[in-house]
Formats: sequence, C-alpha cells, structure tokens
Amino acid sequence: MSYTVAKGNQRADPDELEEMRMPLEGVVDLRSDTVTRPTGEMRRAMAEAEVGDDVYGEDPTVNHLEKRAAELFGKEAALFVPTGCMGNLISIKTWTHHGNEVICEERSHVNLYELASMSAIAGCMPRVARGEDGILTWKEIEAVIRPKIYYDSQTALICLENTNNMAGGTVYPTERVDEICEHAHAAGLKVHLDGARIFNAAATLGENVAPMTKGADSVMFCLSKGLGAPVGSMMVGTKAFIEKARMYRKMFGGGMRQAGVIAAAGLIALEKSPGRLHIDHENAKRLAEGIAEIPGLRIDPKKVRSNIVIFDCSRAGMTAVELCDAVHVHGVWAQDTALYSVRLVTHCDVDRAGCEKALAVLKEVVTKAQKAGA
Ligand code: TLP
Repeated sequence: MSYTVAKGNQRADPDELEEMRMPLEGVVDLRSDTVTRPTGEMRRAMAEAEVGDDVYGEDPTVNHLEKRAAELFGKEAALFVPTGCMGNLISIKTWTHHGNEVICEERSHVNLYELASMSAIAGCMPRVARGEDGILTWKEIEAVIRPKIYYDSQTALICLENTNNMAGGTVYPTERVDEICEHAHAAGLKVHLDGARIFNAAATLGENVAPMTKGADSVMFCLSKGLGAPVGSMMVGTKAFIEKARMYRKMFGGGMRQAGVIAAAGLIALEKSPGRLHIDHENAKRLAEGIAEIPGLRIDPKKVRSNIVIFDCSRAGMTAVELCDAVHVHGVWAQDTALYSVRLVTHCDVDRAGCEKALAVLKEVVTKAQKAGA
C-alpha cells in the first residue's frame, strides 16, 4: 500500500492513519509482541518529529526520549539503541573484559538468541544457572561464581531477564532482584538487567520500574515489544556507564543520525502503553486457560504471569512446527520454541476475539490430529 502521511502543514486524516495500523486482515499474529504496527498517533508524531544529528547529540526528539527514560527509571542517563540485542551487547561489553564470564539463566535471551555475541564480540563466556521458572536465586548464582584464582576465568557480570521470555514471561519479585544486586555488589560483580519486557513485569507486580530496577547497574528495555513502538530499545544507568555505552554503540554501528523519526514513536509508546499492558496479560491468561482444556496440550495457567504463553504439545501427536503450520493455514500464527513447545505472545494488535479465534483453531487442529493418529 502506498500512502502519504503528511503534506506540508496538512495533517493526514487520523482515521486513515488508524487504518494503516491495522494488522493483516484475518490474521491473529501471536508469534511475538514484536509484530505490532505503529498507531496513527505514532505515525503522525514520526512525520512531524523535530530531528537533528544524534551522533552529534543534536536530535531533540532522541534527547527528549533519553531524558524521559532516565527519569522513569530513576537513573542518571539513558541511550537510545536500535535493538534490544545491541543494548544487551553494549552493556556486556561495557561491564566486562575479554576472558570474563557472564552469569545468566539457561533460557535467557543473551544466552540463546543473540548469536553468541557476548563471546563473538565481547569475548565473554556465558555461565548458565537454571532457576525455577527462569527466576534465579542468589544461591543459584553464587554456586557458579568463579573463585578468584589466577588460572580461572573470572566472573564479571550477572545478567538477569525480567520478564523471563522463554520461561513463559515469568516475573522476578523485586525483593529477589534487590537481594541478588546487594550480594553481587558485595562480591564485586555488576548486574545488568535485560528488561526487554520490564513494563510487563511492572504491570504484573503493580509496581513502578524505578524501584524495581534500582539495584541494577544497567537496564535495557524495549520500546518495540509490548509497548508497541516500531523500532528501538533504551539503555539506562549512570552517566559514566552511558558515556561508555555511547562509544560502543558507535563502534557496533548503532549511531543513528536523524533518529528522532523513530524516537517520536518510542516516546508515545513509553508514555501511553504501560497503562494498557494488563489487557494483554488478561488475554494471555484466557489463552492459557483455554489451552489447558484442550486434550493433548499442556500448560499450567497459574504460571502465566504476563503476556507470554508457552505450552507443550508432545501429547497432541504433532511437533511444534507441525502445529504452528497447521494453525497458520487458519490465520493463527504461533511460534515453535522447541520440538514440542509452542509460544503465543499477546500484544496491542490482538484483542479478546482474536484470542478466542486462536483457541477455536487450536482445538480444531489438535482434535483432528488426534483423530487421525488414533
Ligand atoms: N525477543 C524476540 C526473539 O528474539 C526471541 C521475541 O520474539 O521474543 N531480550 C529479550 C528478553 C527478548 O525477548 C528479545 C527479543 C531481545 C532481548 C532482543 O530484542 P531485539 O529483537 O530488539 O534485538
């Protein structure tokens, strides 16, 4: 579709802009919360954004977004980065030296889905610990810290993930994060928080992100996931940390020049979206409850705490890929995450009716497969 957003001073028709946002007709895309389309308001703000060269620090919209992010997290400074992966990598690079180890949860994004960048680029080894439902305790972390012996590689950083995506969007109690940070600092270690979905965690806990993250030395959060912006993530921390991070962002190719056009959408996402995340969480709960009633599919709905629903299909007579392919034909898009594991993620472009459709299609497909196998 080709369209004009704004011509000169003439504003685009808001209804037309809303229409452009519409997800693919007839499709319930639950593969991820990364798939959302920018709202009409975001598109308008993008078209009208004041911009400058951000590598010179001269983009007023980026500067505004960074100031707002720092304020919201109660940190000294912030940095706009193109992606969550880059934000995590820059943080790891900033806090470590080549040859260090980074402690992270087995299922964490930095361990599984960042192309081993912490090793390939930052020169670090992931040292994994397994937490119940993806939530680590200090004891589990302490057990994998390297002793201070010259012939051992040294632990430099602990990387927590809140919510823990591949554990099913599970949420850290804030006291747990505080406890881990206190012990880590006493042991001379830094804590980076992959808070790609920290606002989902905040919605679950009914808390604000600043007290939830006060012990973390650095936080990365995504504007382009549950918050619904088309592009971008933020890093927050001390001024000194952000100064170094800015240098590594440029080194990794992330200096973005007139980035105000995307920061403008990010600002709207940051101000407006956190307040609606409970809707996605209620929809996820509904999906989990419906899935638990489908013979052949397994999930404990009590464990679904945010917008991510991961279920097991090993008793459905089909692999996760087969199941995703089968529902896809009916306009329901899901993501396989292991041989018999399927993920559904709710977001602002899927409403309750979409979730009900997904459940009906899942039921139909699984029932059919079971009949065929019987
Ligand atoms: N997660 C994506 C996939 O890469 C798995 C998704 O669909 O959930 N941290 C966490 C916890 C993430 O879930 C993701 C993306 C990232 C970092 C990376 O963000 P981007 O995609 O912006 O680089």
